[in-house]
Amino acid sequence: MFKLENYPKGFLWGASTSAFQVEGASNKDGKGVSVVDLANHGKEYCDFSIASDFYHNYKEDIKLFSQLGMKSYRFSISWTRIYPQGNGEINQKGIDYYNDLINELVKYKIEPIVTIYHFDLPWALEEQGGWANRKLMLEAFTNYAKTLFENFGDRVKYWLTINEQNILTMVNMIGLFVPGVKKSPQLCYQESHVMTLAQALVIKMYHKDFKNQKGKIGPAPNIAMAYPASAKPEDVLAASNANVMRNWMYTDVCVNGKYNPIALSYFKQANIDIDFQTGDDEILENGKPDFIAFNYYSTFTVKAAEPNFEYQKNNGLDQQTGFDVPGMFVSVKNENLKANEYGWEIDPIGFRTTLRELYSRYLLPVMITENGIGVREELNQNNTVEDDYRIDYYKNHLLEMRKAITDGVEIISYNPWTAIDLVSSHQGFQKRYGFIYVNRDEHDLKDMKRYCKKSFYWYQDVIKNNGNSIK
Ligand code: BGP
Repeated sequence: MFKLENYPKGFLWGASTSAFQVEGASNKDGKGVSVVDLANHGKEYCDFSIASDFYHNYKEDIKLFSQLGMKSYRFSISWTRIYPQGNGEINQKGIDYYNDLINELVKYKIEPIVTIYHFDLPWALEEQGGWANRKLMLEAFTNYAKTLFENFGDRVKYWLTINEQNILTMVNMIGLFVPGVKKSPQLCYQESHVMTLAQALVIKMYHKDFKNQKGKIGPAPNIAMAYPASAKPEDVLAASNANVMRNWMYTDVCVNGKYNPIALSYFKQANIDIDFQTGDDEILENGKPDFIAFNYYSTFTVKAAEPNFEYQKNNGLDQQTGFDVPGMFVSVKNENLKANEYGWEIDPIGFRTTLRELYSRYLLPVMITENGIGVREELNQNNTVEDDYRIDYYKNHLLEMRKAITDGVEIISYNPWTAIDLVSSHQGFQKRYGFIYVNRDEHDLKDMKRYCKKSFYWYQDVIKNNGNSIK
């Protein structure tokens, strides 16, 4: 018999968004251009310029969040609203906007969980080399983060440094974010090293200079356990490689201040020459997180790879459908799992496994900053969406999360993706994730009105019962 433990009192039930996917107003009130503003996803999908127009509707939307019962709201700050050029001149209107937004959350007793950087790098920085320009980026990122701590740190107690550093590293190799730019593994891993340093510097600064704010700070990677395609020792080894390359390479160095040795050996074998400089060890040693936040959509399954280090194409892949590292592992379909219409496998038990592995590895509290299912949806005659599939998805994941709590995993907060419909990072507005429907189509803006889906009322009830109705 497995007796389920209850969720702790004060558990933060929330929901999630990111600035560029929800706000719109992409050139309003002094905002500068970011790499995602220039992303070209073709005619089929909308761009990010209007999104859900949260920028103008945040008061009404936060009121709905409060009706949903949200105890936390995980969102990101748009770097180019604060610093249009990434550094230098500050945009007061950007500061005012986020001050108002945070005050609105405080009014409804919703805990702000703030991502400092969620994919939308200022274009002005990218033009100067972006994350490959170490000096520029270490300075710009710490300066930007400092501005956020100074202006919002009295009310924000949970900070997330970088959203999905690991995915960013992978999708840049595939060429998804910066228009027309497909970066080499050498460049992507070098950029990732600079992000790791920037993150450590920001964590150190927060702990040292903003101690009196009594907040916490951590990374927000996308963590997914790798399964071996079979019990063949070669496949088990491939899964071990995959877990390093997708997960531990990023979290080990963040938590332990030292790179995973298997990752270092891969760099050597693959002729990837990371520019480790004197003093890097000390930076990494001194900027360790208080918790680990992570996004979870699915596990992934791999088999042994041919011993060939030439980088493959990875065309058509995205952050969940697979990722190969030549010589290390090759992604395969898991025949035991169903997938959503976009090919993302659905694995609630894998969620429990991932929580257990992550917690046992570092013994740091964890926070879930994304989890959800993207679906094409339309309003029905009753002006709602009967999204039973989403309810099922969450029900199954929440049951496994409760089992993980019973296993002893310390979880602070759960923030499904997303609070409200927004623009998908790859498939425009037609791939919806929200509890709240936004009445617009890919290119027809309609009236942008908000409607609660069936899952809204279901999640409202879950929160009322502190999750303990799921058994
Ligand atoms: C994560 C990102 C989010 C969001 C989500 C869903 O990787 O952090 O920004 O986009 O995936 O992805 P998509 O929108 O491509 O379905």
